Amino acid sequence: MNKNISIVGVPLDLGADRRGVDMGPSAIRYAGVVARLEQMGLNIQDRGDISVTRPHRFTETENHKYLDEVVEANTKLAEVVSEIMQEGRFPLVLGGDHSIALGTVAGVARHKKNLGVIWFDAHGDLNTGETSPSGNIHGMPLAASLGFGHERLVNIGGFAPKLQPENVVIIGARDLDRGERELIKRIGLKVFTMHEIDKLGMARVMEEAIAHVSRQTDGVHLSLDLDGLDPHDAPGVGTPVIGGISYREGHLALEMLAEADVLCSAEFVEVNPILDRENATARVAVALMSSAFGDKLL
Ligand code: 4U7
Ligand code: MN
Ligand code: MN
Ligand code: MN
Repeated sequence: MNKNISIVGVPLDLGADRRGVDMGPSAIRYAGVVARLEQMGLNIQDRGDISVTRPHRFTETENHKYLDEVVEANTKLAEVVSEIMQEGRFPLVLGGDHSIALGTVAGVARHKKNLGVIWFDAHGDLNTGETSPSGNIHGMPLAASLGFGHERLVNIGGFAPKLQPENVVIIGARDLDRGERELIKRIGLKVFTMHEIDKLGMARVMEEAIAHVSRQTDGVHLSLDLDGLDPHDAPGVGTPVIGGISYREGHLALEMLAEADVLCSAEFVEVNPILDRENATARVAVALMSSAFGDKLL
């Protein structure tokens, strides 16, 4: 495993309807991410935050709220993530709303011809401007990374598509819009909904998911939306959906990922300290990171 980790924060909330996820990187740092990972013997470099432009006014372009600002922030992020990869380090991106996956995936995919992705989320994030019920870009990053949607989102980082559908899995889905379901069927995307997790158990789901994303890839990116967890364990998120992954199932999933030793990059997104209780969700994020980087109980 790559023990050299570079942290970068993205204080962006313009991809989501509810304000506050822009404070996610601060909350996760406050929860002690650097010390926790250093204790595990990892070499941590904190590169600070991407600077995000504050909008003068609300804008909406073809059902994309704040398109300019989201594209600008993600273009910067793609550059920084690509630099980190170039240096041979592991990018660990702290969100911010999930639209930042546009930049992270662009930066990583520049260095990985066949990138695998594990998308841990209550949602599919597979909307486009045509299908989105909200116009919020944090509901679109997986579609855009696969080449579907507004050309400015699809082409962040200057190339497209970043991902092939056969190299992607979604885990934890339980709130999929009609257009997202259609896209999933059309491109044959592998989705482990809560139904599969309940029926097969998380261990079996992770075995299958890891096999699927590492079959023909040269690295796997973990995109973890804290709303994939049950709101009981992760209350500080903008779009909570009941019936989610438990704290323990989440740990098991990431421990198994660490054991498989396939990750090349990760992001933890949608932590909203304003909606949180005593920074619990940021603390869960840090605990999950330690599992993903191989922390063991014994
Ligand atoms: B998140 C939604 F309609 N699908 O597109 C949408 F339900 O990054 C929610 O997963 C998107 O938190 C949630 O607005 C985006 C909605
Ligand atoms: Mn998401
Ligand atoms: Mn979500
Ligand atoms: Mn929702």
